Amino acid sequence: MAIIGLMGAMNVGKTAVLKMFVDYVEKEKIGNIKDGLDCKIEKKDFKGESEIEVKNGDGYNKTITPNKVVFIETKSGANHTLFAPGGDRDRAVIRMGIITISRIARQIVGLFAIDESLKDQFKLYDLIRYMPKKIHVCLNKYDLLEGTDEEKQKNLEKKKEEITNYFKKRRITVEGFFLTCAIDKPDFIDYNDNTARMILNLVTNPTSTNSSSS
Ligand SMILES: Nc1nc2c(ncn2[C@@H]2O[C@H](COP(=O)(O)OP(=O)(O)O)[C@@H](O)[C@H]2O)c(=O)[nH]1
Ligand SMILES: [Mg+2]
Repeated sequence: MAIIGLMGAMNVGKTAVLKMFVDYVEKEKIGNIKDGLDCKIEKKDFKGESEIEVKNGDGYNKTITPNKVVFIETKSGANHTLFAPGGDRDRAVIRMGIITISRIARQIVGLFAIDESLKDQFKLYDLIRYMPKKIHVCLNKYDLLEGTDEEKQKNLEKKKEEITNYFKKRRITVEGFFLTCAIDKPDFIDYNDNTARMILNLVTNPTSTNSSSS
């Protein structure tokens, strides 16, 4: 049984990744992708989503209390829990969710928005005392990466290095990177699939355990 925490700064796409995963399971797509596996959703709780109204604007959603999804691998019957807390570390109730999930989860995925400054996104992790010795990193919003294929590749390598080095300073090893796009985009289906593949990969290879503190 896996317990996975999807962590990351505000607006990197934690809720979107979780929702896309649920969608893949509910629409029975997850069994048909490469390396896919049939699953079903046991429970989903997105009650922590709150609509924030902006004066003269469209408003947006913000996660207050952690979102939670429990799903079952159809064949083996194994069940797994996914948590995605909010990312606004300046609000006490959200910060509590982040810290709680970091302690409950046995595997942590650090999500980053690839199109935004990493430095600001690292601040969230300064808050979390308890981190596993190994974490996984999801580079989300792949669709927003600009440039030629070669430039993209170079940019990606740079970001991976920056992230690896940040965690290394805290004696945390980045076990692997997943590249995802968590909104529906016809040109990025493979990266949509990666959201589901990432979760399956983690639950079927539960290598890291959450035991260290720093
Ligand atoms: N272009 C693009 N937008 C995304 C992606 N993932 C999430 N978003 C958008 O980014 C915003 C924040 O996403 P959300 O899941 O609420 O972020 P959270 O605060 O980390 O939970 C929303 O407007 C999403 O639609 C992605 O892969 N690509
Ligand atoms: Mg959210």
